[in-house]
Amino acid sequence: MKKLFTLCIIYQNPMVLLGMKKRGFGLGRWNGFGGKVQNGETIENAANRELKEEAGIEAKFLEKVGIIDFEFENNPEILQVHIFKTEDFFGELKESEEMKPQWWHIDKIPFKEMWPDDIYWMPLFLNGKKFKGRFFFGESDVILEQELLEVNEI
Ligand code: 6U4
Repeated sequence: MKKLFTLCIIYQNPMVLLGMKKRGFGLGRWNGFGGKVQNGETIENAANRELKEEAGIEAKFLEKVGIIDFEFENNPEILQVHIFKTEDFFGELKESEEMKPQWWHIDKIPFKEMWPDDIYWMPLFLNGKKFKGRFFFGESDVILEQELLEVNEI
């Protein structure tokens, strides 16, 4: 079974906007904004809805840059995360119940407080590349297997 998720990172070189997850999946980690794609909405609509709900902002244009499948030991579910990038947004950035937004310099991204896969694909993201990947996690979110491929089209 595949579940679709979105992940949206605002990138205004040399700064990226991440959010500290205050509840649910990924609690205590800095992450892009996003969540589950709901029935009847497109992935891109879901990405914008989550950006609004979690950070109070909206994007004019979301560029899809990556798709990563996440799998966990002893769990048949596949989380397929669609990663989006944008430079411009409108609205006022604000903390929500779910996320505390903060700008980070790209040389100081807090990888130790992020999902352990982020350190692998973030350089591709920051360098304007598109990518596809798969990460298989064991206990305590240790990466047991990984595939990551730069692609021309997504
Ligand atoms: P709700 O129902 O809102 O409480 P929750 O279970 O907290 O949902 P949600 O919707 O916030 O989850 O979605 C999880 C978010 O985490 C999505 O944006 C995708 C992202 N994500 C999941 N696994 C990830 C991983 N390994 N690396 C990463 N982001 C990941 O960078």
